[in-house]
Amino acid sequence: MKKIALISGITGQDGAYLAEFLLKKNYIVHGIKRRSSSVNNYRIDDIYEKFYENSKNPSFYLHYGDVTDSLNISELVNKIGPDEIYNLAAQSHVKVSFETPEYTANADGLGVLRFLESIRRYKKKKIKFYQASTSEMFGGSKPPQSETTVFAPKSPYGAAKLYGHWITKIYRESYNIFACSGILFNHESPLRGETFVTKKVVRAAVKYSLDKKEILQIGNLNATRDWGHAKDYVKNMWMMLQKKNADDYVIATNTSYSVKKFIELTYKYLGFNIKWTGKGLNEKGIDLKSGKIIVKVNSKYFRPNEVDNLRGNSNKAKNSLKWKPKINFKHLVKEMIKYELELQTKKNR
Ligand code: NAP
Ligand code: G4F
Repeated sequence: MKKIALISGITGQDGAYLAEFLLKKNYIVHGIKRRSSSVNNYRIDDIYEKFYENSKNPSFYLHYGDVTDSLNISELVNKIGPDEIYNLAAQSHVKVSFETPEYTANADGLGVLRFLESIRRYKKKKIKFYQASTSEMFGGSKPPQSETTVFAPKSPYGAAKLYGHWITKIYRESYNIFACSGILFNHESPLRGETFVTKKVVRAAVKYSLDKKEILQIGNLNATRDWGHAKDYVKNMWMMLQKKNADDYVIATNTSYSVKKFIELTYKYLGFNIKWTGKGLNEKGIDLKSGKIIVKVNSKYFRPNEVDNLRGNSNKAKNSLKWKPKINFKHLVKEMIKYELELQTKKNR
């Protein structure tokens, strides 16, 4: 019998990588996608074609749904009867969560509860549950952050995710549900959403390499992040659900870089060296060769409150799950550049 997985957030970065990973493992995969006025399936188009449209025995199905709709979630859980649920759906942008705090709480906090309640009420089999928690829950706590670090969120997103994290643990302990959270540090890929800093930097740098005009408008240059590759992180999601006992794990690379360093490295790989001038909101990055301004700080991209330093200690996952990231930071940056170069060159043809 093939295992059945239900993934919320299937159209997102992790949803696409996880679906591909599970399909290769011979799962039947059901994905929940939101209705939108324009189609946004580009990350899963290839697998949909291969495992649904062109397959004699389809193993990939899509369902309309929304984690803010409890009737819809319980109906899908009842109808599909999955062995494993991966809850990846979220309003996942930290800055946007300051502008849509109530919606973020509903989707990222209560959305988790809706799945857990549906699982608790489902009596035909035991369903395993994975929750995508986040290093944003650590907020102001100093690095390296591990499973025992105090949570101190600094954004509506971090607070909503912390509710999702705790309610997962509470349902595990109260109802003996196999429910666990991966406390995921930042993870990127060519499929990263375009308003997150890594993708935004790579896009602007590639554009500059082609038109010699593009200026990257950026916010806080000094924050540091622990950036891994999404492919490594989705594999870990599956590994956590294959363990005998459910538990929570920090998933990180244990190294961090500043936003400024990420920018310098990206432009360097494209053949440009940056000289920084000015301070604070007047800081600028100059292309050493041409003397042109290529990076400008813009107050629009600052948050009302910032998480300054994130660097995870994922020794528990290393020891207990035998997991460690395979793709390093430099490879990640190069892969993102290569993908973007191909895309923009094609567009310009
Ligand atoms: P993403 O690219 O932003 O994808 C989020 C997904 O959730 C999208 O498919 C989105 O649908 C869907 N979604 C949003 N609101 C929804 C709702 N109300 N109902 C149903 N679906 C909804 O995020 P990601 O990077 O793949 O991250 C996956 C999960 O891991 C998220 O929960 C995120 O918070 C968490 N996480 C991510 C990172 C990271 O660095 N990537 C780190 C820690 C935790 P649309 O495509 O229609 O928008
Ligand atoms: O790429 P970011 O928007 O990611 P952030 O805020 O760390 O959140 C991501 O990682 C979390 C895990 O820690 C996830 F839970 C969450 O869902 C998301 O995937 O920003 C990274 C850093 C921040 O310090 C931000 O202030 O980059 C800084 N930054 C500077 N300029 C910018 C910009 N961020 C964005 N998005 N856009 C800018 O122009």
